[in-house]
Amino acid sequence: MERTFIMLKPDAIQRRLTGKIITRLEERGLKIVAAKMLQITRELAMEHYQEHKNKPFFNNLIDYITSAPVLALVIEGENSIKLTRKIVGATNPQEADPGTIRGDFALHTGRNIIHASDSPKSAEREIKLFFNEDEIYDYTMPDEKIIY
Ligand code: RTP
Ligand code: MG
Repeated sequence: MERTFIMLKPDAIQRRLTGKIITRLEERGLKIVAAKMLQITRELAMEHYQEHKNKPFFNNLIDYITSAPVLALVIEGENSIKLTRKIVGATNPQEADPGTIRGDFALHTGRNIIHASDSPKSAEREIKLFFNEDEIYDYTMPDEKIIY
């Protein structure tokens, strides 16, 4: 089963959207295999978003992501990387389709409430950055024989 890294950003927590967002992922048939609330250090934020270090928005992005706690998740499911990107919606919430998380709950690119890994390579790197292997759980759902 494919794993991906999801992070509910500070505004998702501060706007009390945690439950609604997790429900969307769970109802789609995805499985939470790790979860951790933490306030990201600037070092970790810069490492996580290293691909953007030369972009004009980098400093604002680091300020935003370290401003309050986040909820880091590892999500498992068939094709979970592409699927969660679809569920999350476009980076700019103004362009995100209604029905996506950003398309339903956000307005600004700089406050787009959720992160999802964009490739298998990113997912592997990001999961390792936030979780030790013993913090990721291997368990069976009682309804695992049901096809979603
Ligand atoms: P994420 O990495 O957070 O899941 O978002 P993404 O893949 O949809 O977008 P990405 O290009 O990786 O950008 C990372 C985050 O940087 C902020 N951003 N601001 N022009 C801007 O002001 C701008 N562009 C990007 C957003 O918070 C975006 O999610
Ligand atoms: Mg990205």
